[in-house]
Amino acid sequence: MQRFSALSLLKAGLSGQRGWTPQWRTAEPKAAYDAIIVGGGGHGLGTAYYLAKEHQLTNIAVLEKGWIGGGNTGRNTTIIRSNYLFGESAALYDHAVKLWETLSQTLNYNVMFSQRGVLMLAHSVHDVQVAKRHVHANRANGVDNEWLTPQAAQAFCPLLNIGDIRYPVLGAALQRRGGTARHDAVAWGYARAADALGVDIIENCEVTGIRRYGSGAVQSVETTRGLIRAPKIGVAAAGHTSVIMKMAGVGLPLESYPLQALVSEPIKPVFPCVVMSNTIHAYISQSDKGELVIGAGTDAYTSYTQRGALHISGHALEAVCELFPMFRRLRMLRNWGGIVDVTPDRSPIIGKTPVPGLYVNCGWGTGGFKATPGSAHVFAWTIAHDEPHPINAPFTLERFRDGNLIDEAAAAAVAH
Ligand code: FAD
Ligand code: PYC
Repeated sequence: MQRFSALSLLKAGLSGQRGWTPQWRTAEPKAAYDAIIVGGGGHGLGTAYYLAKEHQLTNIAVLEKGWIGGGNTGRNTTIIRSNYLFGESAALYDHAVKLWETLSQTLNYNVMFSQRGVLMLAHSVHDVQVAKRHVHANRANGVDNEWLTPQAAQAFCPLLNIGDIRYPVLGAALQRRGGTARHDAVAWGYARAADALGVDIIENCEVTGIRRYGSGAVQSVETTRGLIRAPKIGVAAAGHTSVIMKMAGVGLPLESYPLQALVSEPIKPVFPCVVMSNTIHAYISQSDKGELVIGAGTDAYTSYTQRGALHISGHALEAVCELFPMFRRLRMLRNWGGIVDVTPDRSPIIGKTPVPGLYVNCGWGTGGFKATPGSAHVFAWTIAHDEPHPINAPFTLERFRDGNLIDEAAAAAVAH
């Protein structure tokens, strides 16, 4: 591990970091690999890492049309929790939380995982019933979650206004093992570790077509940097997954929407946890830089525009200011959007496809960051074994045909 003194850091900064070792190689695409992963977000990079680390598949490439982490991985609000309703989801998301707990050590890269607790507010009798149902279901599945009175919620998050307001706080569900992590570090940590195992990370390489043999199996990908052959292709491209899968003739039950977030000017540490409200479509935490990280609901209309509608963030900010009156005087610094891929049951699709050799990991909608290590881990297993890992076995594409839906709309937590 490289160590730096304050002086050496200053010198490096002033000299444009000349002489620093890049964290991963600038790889040139080879003509063929044993496997290709399309999408250099956390899920794609993590998949490549676990393929190399746990399945000894090292002749692989991650193809990214832009820069790694430039998609939703680098645009999300980093909330991590595993308080979903159904047993299938509890297994998947809690597998991820367990991997988060040691990820910095696994990758030797500080992903700044912070289990500061995620508080989900209830504002109506219906909210209370739904939240309590989640608490009971989570505990039955071995996932921590507890019900707090309004006073206990305020004790946990002292800035919370539980007075007589438009959105009264009637209680909250608290998952103490939930929290946040640093999104860029997750992409960079997986990239560096995968590269060290021999994985080629190829940025500025857009997949524009997928070729198949007469048998139907995948043969190669057409890219802006030439044709690349591989007998296994895994797609983890979030909001653009349906576009890529269409290149192989596979239709997916996905709709892509913009989801936006925004940050305030930085302030001293005042906000100790994560607070979310499904009903008012807003959630908030404070980053280690001091900015308040605030998110809103998805736009109402499908689109590939990486910005959200103004009235949506306006609504979220009004609600945040009512719940936390002291934030009224804060200035917002910037906002942005990402394109999220939403399935009819708000659960992901992870597994094989009707095309031999083609695998897909998508449908994470507004909530896939939290799943990154768990999703990547089981997706790598699926690609290596050509069959699903027991944890992702229920998350098939076929469930939409067979009716075995895993309806997590109420746990998804962000309106969509
Ligand atoms: P991405 O990080 O989007 O990676 C996919 C990559 O594929 C992109 O880099 C893209 O450039 C690349 N790509 C696309 N097409 C091609 C092509 N043709 N060729 C090559 N590459 C291609 N989740 C949470 O759990 N907690 C949160 O708090 C949270 N907040 C969010 C807030 C916002 C504003 C947004 C937008 C999302 C949020 N999410 C959250 C969701 C989460 O960000 C995503 O589910 C997750 O990051 C998806 O990761 P990924 O690796 O699958 O996708
Ligand atoms: O899935 O927890 C979540 C989430 C929070 C904000 C956006 N998604």
